[in-house]
Amino acid sequence: MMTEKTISLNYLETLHDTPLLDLVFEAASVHRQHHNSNEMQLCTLLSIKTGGCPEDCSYCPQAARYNTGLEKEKLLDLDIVMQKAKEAKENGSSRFCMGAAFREVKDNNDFERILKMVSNVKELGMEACCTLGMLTDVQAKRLKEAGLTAYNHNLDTSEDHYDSIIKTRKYQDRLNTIQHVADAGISVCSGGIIGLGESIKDRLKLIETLANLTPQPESVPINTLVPVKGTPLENQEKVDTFDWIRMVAIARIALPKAKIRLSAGRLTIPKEAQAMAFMAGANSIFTGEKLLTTHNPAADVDKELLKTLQLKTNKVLEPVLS
Ligand code: SAM
Ligand code: DTB
Ligand code: SF4
Repeated sequence: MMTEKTISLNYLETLHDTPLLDLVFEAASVHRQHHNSNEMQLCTLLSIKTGGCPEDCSYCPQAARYNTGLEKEKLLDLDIVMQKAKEAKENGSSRFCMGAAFREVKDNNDFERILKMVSNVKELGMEACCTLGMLTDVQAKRLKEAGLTAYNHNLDTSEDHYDSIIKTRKYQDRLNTIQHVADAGISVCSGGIIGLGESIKDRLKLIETLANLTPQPESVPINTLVPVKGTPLENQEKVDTFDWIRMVAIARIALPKAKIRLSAGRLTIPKEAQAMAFMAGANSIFTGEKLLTTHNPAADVDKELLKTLQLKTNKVLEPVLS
């Protein structure tokens, strides 16, 4: 088996110290060796079960313990989810990501319904992705059998900083789920959030951990904190846009084959800065006015940006069954 070369913290620190334009140039070169630089993958998110989560993630509007005013919603019906998936496909998304505010998946009727959602989305010819919290090895295998393309499970920050953000689970719990996903043959989607009060070293350590997973994640979402009123991080300072671009570039160099997805936080980032992040190797965005519960740029604003930059969206596959 081919093993990827180890990415050291020292190397990432050297990248971080590189003048920004040289770093972006290097990342752009790596990007062109592994990807079509004029192609962007559009993904659509849907919250299939909203709020009431028992975890204490300090950034999250869906944690039951914070008063964020969010309306809770039980697991959506299959028909509603399929309607949203079809609309996403019509709007150019090739990946549909279903998110649930679960600590972990339970072996119950909800899980059976989610398995149906996965196989039906796959039958539309879209990549099916889920983010449902912790999974056992058996649950991961069942999702694989249902046709799941990818499972999103973020490490969020460095192991050192993790305990100051989340106390109800351990970093190792996240790594265990990621291992179950990889062992089941599902692509791993794992990334993080910047703007949680972490140091530069924490950001680089997160990239170090992601880059040294075997295999490397197929997809790396880069979120910047969307501060939500009622969460402990509601007053957190905004991340500097150039620092965000630097992280995108470093992630691209450290994980050359991965899709680097610009996730939460794009709404407040100017379009020129987003273009610079695309130059630095980001090749996917979430489209549609909503992420899970917070706002995202309107679809026509994103379409206009892609058109201006002459970026093509990658092809939506033909339906498996018509
Ligand atoms: N409950 C599951 C879990 O935590 O794995 C799945 C859903 S959870 C909302 C998915 C991811 O959304 C989190 O790992 C986190 O990275 C991101 N997220 C949640 N709230 C956010 C916020 N306010 N700003 C930026 N990213 C956020
Ligand atoms: C990821 O890393 N970001 C997306 C997706 N994976 C599931 C979720 C962002 C959620 C932002 C807060 C919200 O809308 O609730
Ligand atoms: Fe729950 Fe996920 Fe939000 Fe944490 S990030 S509180 S696990 S929904």
